[in-house]
Amino acid sequence: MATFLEKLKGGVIGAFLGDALGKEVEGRKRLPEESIKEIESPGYVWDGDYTDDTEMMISIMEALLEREFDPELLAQKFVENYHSYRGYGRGAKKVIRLLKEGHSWSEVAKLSFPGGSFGNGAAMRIAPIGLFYFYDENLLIKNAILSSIITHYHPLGVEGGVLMAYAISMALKKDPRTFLPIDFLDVLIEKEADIREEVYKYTYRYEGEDKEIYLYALKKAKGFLLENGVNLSRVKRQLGTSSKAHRSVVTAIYLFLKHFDTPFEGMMDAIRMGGDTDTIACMVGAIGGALNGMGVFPTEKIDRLTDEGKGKSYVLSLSEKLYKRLKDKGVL
Ligand code: F2R
Ligand code: MG
Ligand code: MG
Repeated sequence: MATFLEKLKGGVIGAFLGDALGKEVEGRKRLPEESIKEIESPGYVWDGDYTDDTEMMISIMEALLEREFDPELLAQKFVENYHSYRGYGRGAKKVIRLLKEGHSWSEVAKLSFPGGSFGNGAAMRIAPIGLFYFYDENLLIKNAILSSIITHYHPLGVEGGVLMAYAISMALKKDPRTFLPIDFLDVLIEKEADIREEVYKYTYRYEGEDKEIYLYALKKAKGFLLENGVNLSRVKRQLGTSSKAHRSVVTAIYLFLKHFDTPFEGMMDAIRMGGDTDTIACMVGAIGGALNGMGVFPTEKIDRLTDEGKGKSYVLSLSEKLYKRLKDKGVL
C-alpha cells in the first residue's frame, strides 16, 4: 500500500490533475468518444494549467500551514491568490471583491446569492481539510464547515463541502486492497443526517423540499453501484453534472467508487459526461488519490501539470510541509 505521504500527495495532486484535464472542456455537453480517446492517450499535449478549484485549494494548504485553522486568514489567502482568468463562479467573485473592499469574512457569503451560494466551490477545494484532519472527526467537520462558509452560506453548498472532506478523509485511512465501495457509501449514508445538523448550526435550518437531497443521491448512487453497469446518461440525469453542490458532489463520490482502484478512469467518466468537468474530475481525483496514492495516476499526465506560478512543485512542497506538521503534532 502507498505510504501516508504518497496518499496525502495523491489527494492534492489528484484534485489538481482532474481540474487541469477537466477545464479543457468545462461547460460542454456530453463529449464524443474521439475527444475522450485523445485526452486519455499518453501523448496528449495540453497546458497542464489549473483553475479556481486548485487555486483555492492552495489557499487552504497555505492557511493550514500558517495558522491552523483560522477562517479569517483563509479569506485573506483567497484574496491574495485570486486570478480572475482562472474561471471563478460569479458568487465566489463577488465574495472576493467584498473581502477586498474590507467586509468581514463572516458576512460576505451571505451576500453572494439570496440564502447564500449552493455552488460546488466549497467542495472542489476542500481536499487539504479532509487530508489534514483525518485524525479527529469533530475537527474535520468543524473546519470543513469553517472553510466553506467564507464563500458558501447555503446549507446545501456547505454540506457538499463537508461530505467531500469526509469522503476524502475516509479514503485516506482505507487500504485499497481491502476496499469495499458499498461499505464506504453506507458510512456516508449513515453520517449524512448528523453532518446536515452540524451544518445548520453554522448556517441556518433549511426547510426546502430538497433538504434531504444528499441522502437521496447517496442512496441512488448505492443503487447504481449494486446494479453494476449503469449508463452515464442516467447518472448525469439523476445525480447531475452541474456546478450546484447537490448536483455534483455525489456524482463525484459515485464515479470514485465505480473506479476506486483506477481513479483516472473515474476522472475520464466525469469528463465524458460534460457539464462541470473540471470540478467533478477534481473531486474524483482527490478521493481516488487519497485512497491509492499519487502513483495511481498516469505519470505522463502528472509530468505535464504546470510548474508555473504556484504549480505542481509548489503544491507538492506544501503537501510535504503538511505531512511534517502532522508528524510534529504526533498524530502520525
Ligand atoms: N465558474 C466556473 N466556470 C464557468 C467559467 C469558466 C470559463 N472557462 C471561464 O474562464 O470563464 N467554474 C468554477 O465555478 C464552480 C464553483 O463555483 P462556486 O465557487 O461555488 O461559485 P458560485 O458562483 O457561488 O456557485 C456556482 C454557480 O451555482 C449557481 N448557484 C449557486 N448558488 C445559487 C443560488 N443560491 N441561487 C441560484 N444559483 C446559484 C450559480 O449559477 C453560480 O454561479 C466550479 O465549477 C469552478 O470550476
Ligand atoms: Mg474551475
Ligand atoms: Mg468547474
